[in-house]
Amino acid sequence: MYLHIDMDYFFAQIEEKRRPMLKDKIIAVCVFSGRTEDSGVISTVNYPGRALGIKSGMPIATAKKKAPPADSIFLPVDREAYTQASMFIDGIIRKGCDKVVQASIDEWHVEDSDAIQKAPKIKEEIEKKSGLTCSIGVAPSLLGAKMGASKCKPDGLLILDKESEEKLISGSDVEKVPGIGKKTGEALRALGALKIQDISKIDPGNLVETFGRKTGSWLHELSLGEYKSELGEEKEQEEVSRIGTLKMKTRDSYILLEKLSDLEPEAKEWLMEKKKSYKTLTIIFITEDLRTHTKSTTFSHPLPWNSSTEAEKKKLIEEFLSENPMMIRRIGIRFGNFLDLGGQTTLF
Ligand code: DCP
Ligand code: CA
Repeated sequence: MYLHIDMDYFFAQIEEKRRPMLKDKIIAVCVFSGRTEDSGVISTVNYPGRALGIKSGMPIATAKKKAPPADSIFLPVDREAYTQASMFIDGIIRKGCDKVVQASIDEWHVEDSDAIQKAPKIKEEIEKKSGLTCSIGVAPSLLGAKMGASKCKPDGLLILDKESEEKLISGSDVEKVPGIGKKTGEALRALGALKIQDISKIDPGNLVETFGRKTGSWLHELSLGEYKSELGEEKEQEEVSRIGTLKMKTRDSYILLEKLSDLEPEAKEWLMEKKKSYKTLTIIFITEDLRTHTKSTTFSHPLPWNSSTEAEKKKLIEEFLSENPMMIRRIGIRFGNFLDLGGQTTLF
């Protein structure tokens, strides 16, 4: 059996937990682009916000028109905090189950013969330890588990047997099935298939001709109730960062550099352990208005973990200070764009 674990309104739920008195208000997490006060998009929103039609990807200005100002709060994304929560939850899930693949920042796929017994325990454990709710689908296939989790959102648990899984999938509108994008959905509708079960009436040859061999045969099998599951490969971590809060808000580059020197060894320890060299160095600035800004350099050659970054850090800080007049409240360092060093300890 498979489990699909998906955190509920993840970024917004974390913000809500930090400010319990806002629980019934609209909490929208925003990716501010900085061009004008309200330019950027909504990252996610809690359920009171969704009830008013606010959703991920919507321009912030559009969302603000839908939300009464007295009842709503628009916060900037705090990616570091969400990554930390994600890593914490990852630990809880891995402690309870063997075959686990993290599918995104807030989704996990698990294969476990004891899934039915474990699912409620994992759900309870996540809520008890992180204070956050999730939704879990359990089914004979991963697709069934995923659709089960969506169906029981928020704070739900849905266990499907073979029969109820097939009923859920075959009765679903085509574009509601993960893996069927907007374009494929429209093409299927044009062929007369509104629900998954309708696809079985289309000639398999016609499906392959329209969608290609891979998608065509997948759609045909889907309509017959054959759901293949693969947990897939774990995605490799693509960057490592450390971020810290300054004792006082500042614009003093000496203090900023000093703080970075405290943070850098931890990130570099990870690089050393994983035998990675990096090509991109990023400095993260969180200004007094809590917005996150970054400045990066990409080197033409990968650098080993123990190379000095002093000159680049200084340059990036100065660049930022010259462009932004605000006081800085938190600062961080990020290494990315990795290259495996394998057994080598140094590249040069
Ligand atoms: N996200 C984003 N931009 C998007 C979609 C998502 O920044 N267009 C971020 C914010 C979400 C997180 O990713 O909190 C996880 O995405 P989900 O699609 O799982 O959405 P939520 O967890 O917010 O809501 P749900 O309860 O529907 O899963
Ligand atoms: Ca989610």
